[in-house]
Amino acid sequence: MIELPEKLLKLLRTAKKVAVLTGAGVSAESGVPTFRGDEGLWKKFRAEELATVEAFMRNSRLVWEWYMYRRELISSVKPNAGHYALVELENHFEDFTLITQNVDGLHRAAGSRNILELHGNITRNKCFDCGQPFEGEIDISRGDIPRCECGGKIRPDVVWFGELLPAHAINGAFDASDTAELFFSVGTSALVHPAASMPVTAKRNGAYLVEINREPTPLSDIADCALHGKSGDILPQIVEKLKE
Ligand code: BJW
Ligand code: ZN
Repeated sequence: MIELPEKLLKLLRTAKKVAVLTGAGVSAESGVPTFRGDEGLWKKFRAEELATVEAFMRNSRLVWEWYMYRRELISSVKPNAGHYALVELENHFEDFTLITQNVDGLHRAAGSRNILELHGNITRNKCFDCGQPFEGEIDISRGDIPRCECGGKIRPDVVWFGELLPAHAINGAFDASDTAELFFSVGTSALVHPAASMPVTAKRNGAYLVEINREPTPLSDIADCALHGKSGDILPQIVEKLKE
């Protein structure tokens, strides 16, 4: 069982406003690869060739192949103990916001409700030119990339490097970070902005900051409590503490 600081144990009993930022590490135990690190996607694939607007303009087929491969992988995975523990946290606190960088939809599949998806969702499609959602089927094996009514190419509804995050998600996420009494950063390398600045903002505005990650990150030094291990092990133990 993990040992938690007294102050955190007290906040678990008394806090009303709680926010959580999650990253790829939370889905790792479900079998979804992370981005960075030895087993991360960026070891095999180059981010700038796949997760940028320029990449899509240069070679949309290659980018689509990569997303189809990941969609297939994600379609067969299930939420893990970390996702379910976050649902229990949401049920416990009066005001709870789950800010996620993940595009895999596993938080919703687990039952989380107040979710802000900062980087979009890999299962949705939209038009590259006008942004209109696209509901049709995508089958790139048959040839061309499907087109919108406006003529624009259809793309996955995710946020690539250099793109703005959805306004609703980013505004809601900064509101929640600004006002949280307790903020958890879970399973993220805390390198990609603006998501990485949310825990910093929360801390600056008085939140107690907890980091849960397999390894130290740039956040570890400013966290009030840094717990290094698997989120699927640590989050359920935090839920247990709520019940004591
Ligand atoms: C476990 C575990 C287990 C493993 N349990 N833990 C300010 C400063 C510097 C740069 C910028 C800045 N502001 C903007 C930028 C540019 C850029 C950026 O941040 N670059 C940095 C990399 C330097 N940001 C952007 O471009 C963003 N847009 C933007 O800001 O627009 C305005 C603007 C534009 C241009 C200039 C200035 C402003 C958009 C960012 C979009 C990110 N998109 C991606 C791809 C999404 C689509 C897809 O999935 O294909 O999002 S990149 C990728 O990284 C993905 C993730 O959501 C994101 C974060 O990764 P995450 O989740 O942290 O995963 P990992 O792999 O890095 O870490 C996992 C961690 O888990 C590890 O630490 C493991 O140890 C741990 N772990 N198993 C617990 N079981
Ligand atoms: Zn269009």
